[in-house]
Amino acid sequence: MPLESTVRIVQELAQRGYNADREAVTLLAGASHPQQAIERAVETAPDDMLVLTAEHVKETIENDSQSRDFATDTSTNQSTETPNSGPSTASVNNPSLSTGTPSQKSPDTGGNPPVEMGGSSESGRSTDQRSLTVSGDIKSTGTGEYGDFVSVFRDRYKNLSGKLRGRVNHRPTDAIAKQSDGSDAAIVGMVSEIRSTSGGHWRIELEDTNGTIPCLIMNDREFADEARELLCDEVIAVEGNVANRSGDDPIIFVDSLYFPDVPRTFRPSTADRPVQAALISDVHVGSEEFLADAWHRFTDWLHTEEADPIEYLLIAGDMVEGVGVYPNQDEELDIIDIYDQYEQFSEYLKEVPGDIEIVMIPGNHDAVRLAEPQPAFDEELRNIMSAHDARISANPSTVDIEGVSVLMYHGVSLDELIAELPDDKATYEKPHHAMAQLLKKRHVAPQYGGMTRVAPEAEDHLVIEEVPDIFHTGHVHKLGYGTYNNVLSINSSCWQAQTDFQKSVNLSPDVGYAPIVQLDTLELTIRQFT
Ligand code: D5M
Ligand code: FE
Ligand code: ZN
Repeated sequence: MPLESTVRIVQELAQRGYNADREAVTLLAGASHPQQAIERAVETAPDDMLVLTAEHVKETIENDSQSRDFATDTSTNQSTETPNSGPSTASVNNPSLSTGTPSQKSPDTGGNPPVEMGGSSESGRSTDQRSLTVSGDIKSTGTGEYGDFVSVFRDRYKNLSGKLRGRVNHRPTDAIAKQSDGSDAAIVGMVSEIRSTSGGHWRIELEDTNGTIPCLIMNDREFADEARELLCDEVIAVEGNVANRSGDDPIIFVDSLYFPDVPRTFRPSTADRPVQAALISDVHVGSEEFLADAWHRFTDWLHTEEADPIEYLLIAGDMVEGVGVYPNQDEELDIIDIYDQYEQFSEYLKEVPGDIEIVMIPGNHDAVRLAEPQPAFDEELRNIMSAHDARISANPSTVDIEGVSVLMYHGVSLDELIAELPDDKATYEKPHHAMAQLLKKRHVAPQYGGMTRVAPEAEDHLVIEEVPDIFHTGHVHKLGYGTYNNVLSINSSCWQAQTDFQKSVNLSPDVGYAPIVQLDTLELTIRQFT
């Protein structure tokens, strides 16, 4: 008896409002009469059961084979659909990105203790070895007043300057302004202005809590290349000499430049067992360009034996296409009501095996405020997406999976970095280079006032307080991966074909890829479902 296509079974169950564990789906697929088995499993499911468990399916199949002879029941014949060709539909391209040997994570201060989000798994598979905590969910306290902007920048400065203080013998700007001409000077400051001079040098203005001081970086210095990475509002440290001649304003001639950065000695932590996580983003359900077929192939594959080690699925924003995100976006909408889009997304989510833990954060197309940090989906949206008991958190959030920390950030600031920085530092073709810049600046949205909207809050939640083991973003609809000082950075493509806008700006998206991380080795495999 050939196995029924698991995707057909999953879809049938989804139509009836059920999600199912992988093993449950396998059992149904292997039943002598899968269609009847589905009907019976659904009929006999307890009222509060949203995810059909393997145990439940086993019981129904056993009971049925004892009490009924399905072979005589012709009204419910097997589907004549051709079974899906199985795992081979997923073409495999293995970058086998090795990220060094497992070892202790280097100590890094700061950061709130992670908050247990609770949540249960109704899985029929063994889940007792799992551990998943999500931190970063915010309660917005900002009122949008001027005072909030002051406090969010103070907090950013306090936090990031703390990472630089030990590295330079710094003094406040007003003290440096009084130093004698030619004396050594070091300062930790926020970049408040960047100008290139007529001679091709850089003149940057650095600000601390006492004032500002101009600094000159000469283009023949070995670190001049790093000056090309500078963005306004980031926090750096410089060392040099102060020029302080009477009649002129004091200025620092820079000899060295420091970023908060990831220590070169950083070594990522790994999980204790061979378990995997799939990292995706930008599903864009509700768009005419949403690629349902690729999604089905992906979820179908998740039900195969090959995908057995995948126990976690992270989705870094843009679940749906949303409404009114960009001008003329409505012309390409398949579903025009945003709540209907989430209903549909929830249906697609039901195809994901019920025993995979899902973590979701919002993106700029989602129905939460646009300014970052973006709070998690509200109750109404959670209720719509409740079939799969996903952990729902803010953008950005840090997820700890069995000892491996993953910083999830949707990625709107990547557009800005790519626009502002020279091509050898950040392009759409290599989004992981832009991600490296964020890690180096230890902030997911360093520049304020451009494309990235930043919400004024009492604290700056966008600071990368602790170095993550994995950095996961999306948004630019490009696949990119690499390591930066041993941090595995992954930008996870999308499930939406090229839109009219993307065509107009020559952005050709990478579609239908699922980067998969082996959490005990941090090895990466890219699977394609288009
Ligand atoms: O955006 C996907 C990518 O495309 C991201 O790099 C921004 C860019 N994009 C898409 N549409 C627009 C418009 N209309 N203006 C500017 N930039 C755009 P996402 O937001 O994930 O759809
Ligand atoms: Fe997107
Ligand atoms: Zn986006």
